[in-house]
Amino acid sequence: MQLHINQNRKKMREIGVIFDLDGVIVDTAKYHYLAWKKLADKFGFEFTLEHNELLKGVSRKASLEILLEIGKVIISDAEKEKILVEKNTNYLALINDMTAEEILPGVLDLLSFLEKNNIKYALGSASKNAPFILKKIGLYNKFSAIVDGNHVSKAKPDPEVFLIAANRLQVKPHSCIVFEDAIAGIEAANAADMISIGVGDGDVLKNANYTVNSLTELEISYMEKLLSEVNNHEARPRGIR
Ligand code: B16
Ligand code: MG
Repeated sequence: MQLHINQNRKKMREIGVIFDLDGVIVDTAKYHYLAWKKLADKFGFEFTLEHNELLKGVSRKASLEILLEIGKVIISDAEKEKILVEKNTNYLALINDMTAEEILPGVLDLLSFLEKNNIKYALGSASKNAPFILKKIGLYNKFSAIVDGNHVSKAKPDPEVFLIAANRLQVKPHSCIVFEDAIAGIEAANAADMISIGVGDGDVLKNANYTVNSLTELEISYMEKLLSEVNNHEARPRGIR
């Protein structure tokens, strides 16, 4: 994606792009899995990769509830708090050695395409570890705004995280494109009246406006089409979701 887009950008309205982190920029699902599995092992039940799919895009607290439900484990709120800290300690140890090599294919090309075309981009992630991860992979200073699990009161599928990101970019929600790998994230983007691009299995992310298997599929012609679609995307009348 070396070229600038052909259209006269002056005729286009301000567009913003919002990226989910885990599953779009980097694949941290494998580390989350290992950290949760360590806890499941301790409780004495099996936690499979299939189970792990249920936790993608879900907040840490909600993930614990799902895990306990899988294992049919009942514990007190105080124990839950301790376990959440333990899980995060396990997870931080696993991601401590992450480097730029773990950035997923197509990400850097897409970021440089956006920069060349003066399109601002933000992060919109459920992860409270997002700043730490972005620093590890050397992308922390690239984003115009970073909105993560520390900034929201309502988790995806609520649109809050993406609406805050659009606000920080000073771009209208209906002029934003969201790249997401999780069902809850696609629902959040749709609820925010943004154009949703599912990254992953189209059958799973069937509510996305578009899907790609990987960001490497975003050729220049694809991006041109996408930007023109956003340019023509009218705001949804108020009150309609
Ligand atoms: P943390 P995303 C999400 O990040 C992950 O997909 C999800 O598996 C994780 O439970 C959640 O962040 C919270 O992460 O424990 O680091 O706060 O996909 O929204 O970027
Ligand atoms: Mg994700």
